[in-house]
Amino acid sequence: MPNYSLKLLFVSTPVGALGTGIGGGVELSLYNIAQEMLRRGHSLQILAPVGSKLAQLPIIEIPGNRQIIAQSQGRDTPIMMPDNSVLANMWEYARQVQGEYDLIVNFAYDWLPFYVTPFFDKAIAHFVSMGSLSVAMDKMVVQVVAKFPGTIGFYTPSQAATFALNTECACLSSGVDLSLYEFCPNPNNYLAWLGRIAPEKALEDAVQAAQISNIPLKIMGKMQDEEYWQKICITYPNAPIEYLGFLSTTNMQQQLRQCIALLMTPRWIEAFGNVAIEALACGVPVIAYRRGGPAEIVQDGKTGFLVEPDSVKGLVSAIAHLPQIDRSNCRQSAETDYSLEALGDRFEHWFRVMLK
Ligand code: HBI
Repeated sequence: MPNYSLKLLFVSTPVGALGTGIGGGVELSLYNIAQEMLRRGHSLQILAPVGSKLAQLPIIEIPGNRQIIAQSQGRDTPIMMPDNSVLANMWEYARQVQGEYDLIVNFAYDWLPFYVTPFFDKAIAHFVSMGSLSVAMDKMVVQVVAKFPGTIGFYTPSQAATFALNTECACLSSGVDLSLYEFCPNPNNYLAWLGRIAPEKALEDAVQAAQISNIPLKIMGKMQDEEYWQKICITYPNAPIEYLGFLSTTNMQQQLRQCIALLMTPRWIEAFGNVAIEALACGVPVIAYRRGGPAEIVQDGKTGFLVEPDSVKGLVSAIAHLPQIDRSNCRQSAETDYSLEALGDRFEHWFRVMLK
């Protein structure tokens, strides 16, 4: 395959400006993949809502009204497009400039980009960032897989399996810039929980586990559902919890690295769980429910523990067994499987196969 450099157009998630944390894990993925493509000499532009800022990445800000987050909708809820939709505006812009690029890469978990795919002259790679959430999206994913084989990518096989596709799709996993995460051999007696504060993340289970274990819990991430947070505070008034807000990677890892473990309590099939590899990169063991992405990341008993889903007792028992985990194994597993270079290799290969 010729090694010419690629001209890439990334189209971001329409749920919020990049850098605000509303886009959750897909923000971090887009940032890391973009950074790695530029490092390899490819050229890149990113279309994202006004207000987006990610280090010195080349962003073209597109105005318009945000899209409602897909996980707040029911499986049969009709697809809704706000007036002056930023999603529609981003894809109209992409249509106009498509001639300047080799490949368009979609990071939005939305119906429209899949629907317009056949109307474009240029190939569109769709990176799907969550498991199956709605009938409408499932149908679109199946349709694009059928018409344009090889153009759909997921984080993990367990996430892909939720769409019941009958063809192999690319599973790209994820990766982080390991140089941003500092290994910590001797932690303090804290637990950590990272992620968007929202019902599908089941923070309440981690709060209960911290209370039973009597170990303080540091909570970091975007406050997505204030009502949900208030309910937790009212239900567990004496839990030893502290909410630190949505921090930059540097400040977040400064807190995370000092913890004895990260608790991952997804109520849904977590597509991947970038926070798991951020913890491993700091040498922090991960205690996670055995489902979805985390179950493919954590090596049970070696880099953390996999627990029966929704079992707070299981979390508490795993916390008690943490001394048996060697924290350098956690950092090692991040270096082996989740470096930016490994991520870049997987994405570049996926792009080049599509362009053959
Ligand atoms: N909802 N409608 C919509 N579109 C997205 O791109 C989207 C979302 N909800 C969550 C989300 N993206 C990301 O936080 C996850 O993919 C990680």
